[in-house]
Amino acid sequence: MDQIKIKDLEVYANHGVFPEETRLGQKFLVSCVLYLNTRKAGKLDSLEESVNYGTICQLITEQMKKKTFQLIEAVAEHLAEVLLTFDERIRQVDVEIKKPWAPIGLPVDMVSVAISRSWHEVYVAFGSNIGDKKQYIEHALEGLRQTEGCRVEKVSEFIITEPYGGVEQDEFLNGVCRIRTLLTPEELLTRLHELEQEAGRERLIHWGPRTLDLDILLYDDWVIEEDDFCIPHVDMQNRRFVLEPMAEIAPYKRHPIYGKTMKEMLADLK
Ligand code: PH2
Ligand code: MG
Ligand code: MG
Repeated sequence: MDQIKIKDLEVYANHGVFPEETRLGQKFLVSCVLYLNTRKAGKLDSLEESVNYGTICQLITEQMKKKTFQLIEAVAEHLAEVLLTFDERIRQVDVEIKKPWAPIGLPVDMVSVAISRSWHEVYVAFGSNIGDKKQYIEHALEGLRQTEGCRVEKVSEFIITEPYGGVEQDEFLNGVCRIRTLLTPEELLTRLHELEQEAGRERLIHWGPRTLDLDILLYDDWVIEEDDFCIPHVDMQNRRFVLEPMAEIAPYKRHPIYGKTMKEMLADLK
C-alpha cells in the first residue's frame, strides 16, 4: 500500500502524568504514516483523489491541544482513531508520539510510543428464535451501526432455518453481515455480548432458545485458538444457516484454514 508520511510535527500540549506537565505543557513531536492508494491522485495529479497532508497536520494539532491525556499511549490511540475515521480511504495508520522533554530527572534524549492501527473486515452471524425475531436482529444491526469504530457494510437476507444441534425448539431467523471495525476481536465480542444483553438474552440451556445470538465468524484472516474464544467460528463449516447467507454476500471469501470459498463450503454440505 502507498504511504503518506508526516515526520516530527511539533505540537505544544499538556499531556502527562505529572501535574507540572498538565499545567505548563511541553513539546511533542508527532509522526505518522497513512496507508492509502495514491495511484489515482498520482495519475490525475488531483488532490481530491488523495488526503491533504496539511489538513492532517492541522487535525493532529487541533486534537492534541483539545484534550489532556495522562499517557502518550492514549494520545497515540486517540490520534490513530481520529485519522482512521477522518477519511474512508485511509486503511491503516502508524502513529508515533515523541516527548523530547519528558521530565523524568534523568538525561534521556527522547521517549516515544509508536502504534499501528487499521480497519478490520469482520463477518458476524446473527440468529433469533424467540419473540419478534426480525425486530431483535434489526435492533442489533442498528446497535452495531451506532457503535464507535464500527461500520455495517453488507447484510444478507434473513432466512428461516430449522434448529441445528439437537435441542428441540422453535425455528430460527438467521443471517450474516460484513462489518468494518477498529475494535479488537475481544472488544468486538464484548460489544456483541452487550447487544445480546440489550435483547434480554438469558443463557439457560446451551444451544437453547435465544432472543439474539451474535457470533464472530471471520476476523480478517486471523486465527485465534483459545479455550473459550476461537476465530474462525469452529463450527461454521457444518452450518447451513451460516454458509447460505455467507455464500450470498461473500461467495468468494476464503476460509483461512480450510482454504475453501464460502460457495464451495456450502456445496460441500449439500
Ligand atoms: N444457533 C445455535 C444452535 N442451533 N440452529 C439454527 N437453525 N440457527 C441458529 O442460529 C442456531 C441453531 C447455537 O448458536
Ligand atoms: Mg451461535
Ligand atoms: Mg453465540
